Amino acid sequence: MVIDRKECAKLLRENGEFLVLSHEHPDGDTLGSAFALCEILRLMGKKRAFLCCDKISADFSYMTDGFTPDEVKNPFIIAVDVADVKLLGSIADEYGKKVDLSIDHHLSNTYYAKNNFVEDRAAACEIIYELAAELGVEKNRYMRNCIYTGLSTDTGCFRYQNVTPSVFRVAASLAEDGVDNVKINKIMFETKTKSFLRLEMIARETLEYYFDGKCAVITITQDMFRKSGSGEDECYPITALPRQIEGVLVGAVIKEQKDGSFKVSVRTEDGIDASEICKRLNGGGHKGAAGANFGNDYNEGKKLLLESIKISLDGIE
Ligand SMILES: [Mn+2]
Repeated sequence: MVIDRKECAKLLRENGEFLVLSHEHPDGDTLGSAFALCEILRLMGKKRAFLCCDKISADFSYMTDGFTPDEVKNPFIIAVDVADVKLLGSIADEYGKKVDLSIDHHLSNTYYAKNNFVEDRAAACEIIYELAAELGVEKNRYMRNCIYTGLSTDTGCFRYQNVTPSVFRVAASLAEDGVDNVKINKIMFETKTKSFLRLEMIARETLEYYFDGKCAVITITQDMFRKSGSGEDECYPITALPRQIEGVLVGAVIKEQKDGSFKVSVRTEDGIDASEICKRLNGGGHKGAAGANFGNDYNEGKKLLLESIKISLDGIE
């Protein structure tokens, strides 16, 4: 069922125990949304717990450290920033069919939950911000920091094409009430761990150009993770790297997963739809950022990816 903000607020008021789920390889938005929502629920006097199949990067400790989960027995299950059941990762089998409510900003959302509250916003955190207002819950600094985290990370620190006037209004309101934006920006956008830097240096070596330099592809293998000491949880910024190159309209980062399969993250310039490129590979996402899974055959997957990218590049010529 598709629901709106008011109906979503009603579900939160009606229930007493909640389990909030984030997507695999959790980023700032799924975590910011989850912990902000947990804080809203706590302030409403509800019990709440959190679950994600993957390890959370230490970068996010300012959100996770202060969080003590409640014991929940038969919780109302909410997935935040999760467009598809598959994205729950290794807990998908156990929880996929049990999600009572999905709160999401991906238009590619597959409406897998019993109740689906999906809005086309820059970040899921933008939706959570408005939900707090709808519920009449006053935002404290911790919650503002969580919301700011999702808002800033999903917009590349307010630089991507998904930035709307509403994004600035939400950010301005957070700043008015007090938010640790300088500290969060420093952690999210200006600090690299030594292991990440080693990974970035190795990954840069794999850079390939296609279609007269309009497309750039980087590949990260499990071996590179081992050699650098880095991990999946901190390699996210590399996805933005190919598109930073002059003349590149489509940037792709292919990542080998622990099970030997491959995943691709696609980032595009204005005018090229990344979700279209990924849809042809059975993936999805947003206009500027999307992803898809390959099988275990790197060469075959890459061939299909390049074919799909070519269709989109041809479309603009
Ligand atoms: Mn998001």
